[in-house]
Amino acid sequence: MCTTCGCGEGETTIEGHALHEHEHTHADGTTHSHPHDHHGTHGHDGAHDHMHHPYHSHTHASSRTLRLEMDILAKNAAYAAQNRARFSAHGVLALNLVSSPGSGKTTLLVKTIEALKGKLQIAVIEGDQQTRFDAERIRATGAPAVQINTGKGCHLDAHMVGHALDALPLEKGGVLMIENVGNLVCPAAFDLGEAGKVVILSVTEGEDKPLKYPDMFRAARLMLINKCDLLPHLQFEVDKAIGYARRVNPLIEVIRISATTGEGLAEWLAWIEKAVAGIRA
Ligand SMILES: Nc1nc2c(ncn2[C@@H]2O[C@H](COP(=O)(O)OP(=O)(O)OP(=O)(O)O)[C@@H](O)[C@H]2O)c(=O)[nH]1
Ligand SMILES: [Zn+2]
Ligand SMILES: [Zn+2]
Repeated sequence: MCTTCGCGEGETTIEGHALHEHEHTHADGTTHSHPHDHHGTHGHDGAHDHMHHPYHSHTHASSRTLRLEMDILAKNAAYAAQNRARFSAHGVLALNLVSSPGSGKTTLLVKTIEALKGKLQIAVIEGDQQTRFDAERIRATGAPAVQINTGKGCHLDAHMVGHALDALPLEKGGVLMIENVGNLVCPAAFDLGEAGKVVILSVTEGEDKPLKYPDMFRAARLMLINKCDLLPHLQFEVDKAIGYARRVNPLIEVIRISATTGEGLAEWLAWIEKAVAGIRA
């Protein structure tokens, strides 16, 4: 996973602000920034020393990598537990949307928010390496959204999500949708405190993806097969894709959709409402 690919610690911004900095612009136009204290329920236990590990030349690379991964995932698990407690205290269903780039996550979110307007509050955390485009697309629907930019980072982690939550209104009985960075590998390893991961596989990507990237399909509770409107033009065999996904995760649920035509949307909305009812019960 990404501890070995050098993905960027210290580059994350939330709505353009560094994770542990607040920028202030004074009346005279000067801007400066300084570290901020943590607030809200997002606490940190002890020192804030994520991923600053000394390198020892005598350590074998493989064992060092393994230790780093375990360290990072253990820290992530602690933050994920905080997020989970927060969702539970607020009675909020949190879903983590994962996929390769361009599978249709943002399009689907926009359609979902519009369809559930007045019925269910949906707040969104948008993850991308760069740009605030997706959060802007969500806000255009009237739903609250916070953009996390990960810079070189290839996944969201629970710490970033905890900070983004500070800037987001969560309504009891509502839904938090977390759109992860488009990447079928690293987001699989990071628990964000969500109730479930939803993997979106679009039919233009080929039906072999569940076997090529099994961790993601193993981690997911639901697979949405998107862009089904394009099936007449492609070689994609839906049953084959479902078979491959069930080979790595026999329990995975599957819904065929088209975010653009609305095919299958009712089934997806019903799935969300059932999951919300499960949280409320
Ligand atoms: N034909 C078709 N196109 C779709 C469908 N859903 C999304 N698209 C198109 O696919 C492209 C990518 O959609 P996005 O919603 O931006 O995908 P995304 O997963 O949010 O992309 P990233 O955030 O970059 O990972 C856009 O041009 C969409 O219009 C669909 O169901 N059918
Ligand atoms: Zn998107
Ligand atoms: Zn922090």
